[in-house]
Amino acid sequence: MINLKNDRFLRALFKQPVDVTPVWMMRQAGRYLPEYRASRTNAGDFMSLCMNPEFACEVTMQPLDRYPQLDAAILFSDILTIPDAMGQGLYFETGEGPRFKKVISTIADIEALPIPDPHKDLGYVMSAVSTICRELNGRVPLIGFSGSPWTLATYMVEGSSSKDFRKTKAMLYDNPQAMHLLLDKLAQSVTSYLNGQIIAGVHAVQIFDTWGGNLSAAAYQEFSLAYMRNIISGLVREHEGRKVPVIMFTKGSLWLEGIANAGADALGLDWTYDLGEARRRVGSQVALQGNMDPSVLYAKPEAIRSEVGRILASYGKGSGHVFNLGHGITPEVNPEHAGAFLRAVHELSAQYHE
Ligand code: 1CP
Repeated sequence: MINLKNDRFLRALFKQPVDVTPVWMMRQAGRYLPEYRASRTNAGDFMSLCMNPEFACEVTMQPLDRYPQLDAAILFSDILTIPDAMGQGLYFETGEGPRFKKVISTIADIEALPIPDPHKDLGYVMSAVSTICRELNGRVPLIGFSGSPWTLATYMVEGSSSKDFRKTKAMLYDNPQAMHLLLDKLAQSVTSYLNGQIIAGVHAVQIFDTWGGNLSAAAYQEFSLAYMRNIISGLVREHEGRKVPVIMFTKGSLWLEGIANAGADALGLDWTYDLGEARRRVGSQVALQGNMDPSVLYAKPEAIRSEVGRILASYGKGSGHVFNLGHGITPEVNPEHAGAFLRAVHELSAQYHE
């Protein structure tokens, strides 16, 4: 096992003392970086980047090479590798979101779905993890990830991105049994997929419940949170003598206490939460990750710096905070502004730590 040279990110997740607040950015390897666009052109398309471990490693490293302030790397892949491995045929139309050749609409479709074997059906992801770990050589921790069952189900049933989740919600209310069967298969798939990533070497895992906040409180408990709790209880939490923290990213959900009770070490929050208030509500149970509005990066560096300062002050003194954006960085952001953001987090946060 390689010793980490920078473990600030893991220390903050376990609320151990840190010198400055650690920072990384959701979608830090992505279209706002010209070097990423060049790699994607070389690979041919987005899925070829994900499926070739050398390319996945190359783009994972790009933001780290550009920004020495980054305290974590995130595996370059996508949450939709699981539905693809279940046989749905994922593809991306240029300039549009994800699409599936086969859409799930009946209980027979769901019954026919296999549970992917992470080493056989998603072996390219496991190889990407080991290739990236070798390349990182302990520089910073590597984050693995998966979508939550509910978030994955929305893409599988709609067949693409959606604003209102019309088909998925109709299935949930018309045929809750079918929805539960789908979510149960997804929870099993996500558990073994994340455990595969942990055994292959990731230091932490994040579950993206991006669309959970779109459900009613009752439906959220039954169709999203319950399955994430199952996943978390089935994860390998210690590997090769180190603890593996779990981060749950939520967007727009009002049920922080319920989420904090699901067994994760940290909650990732979007920018609509007041971080200080979230800390008062659930900070004794979990660390917090977030939560600057990614659109702040469209503003000038001085404005970015003052917003970073406001968020740090809102969290206050002490460990237990990983700075991040409240959602992924967008393709239109100027890479210089991302650099100003990362520098501001380290410079302005030292005063909040002993
Ligand atoms: O054209 C391109 O190059 C593809 C753009 C892109 C990228 C860079 C997609 C397509 N996925 C990714 C990488 C990705 N996706 C990562 C890599 C690691 C990193 O953060 O740097 C991660 C963690 C994801 C996760 C992901 N994919 C989520 C959950 C997080 C979130 O942003 O809410 C979701 C919902 C997806 C689906 C997806 N993948 C890609 C697109 C365009 C979408 C659709 C998003 C939507 O429906 O709005």
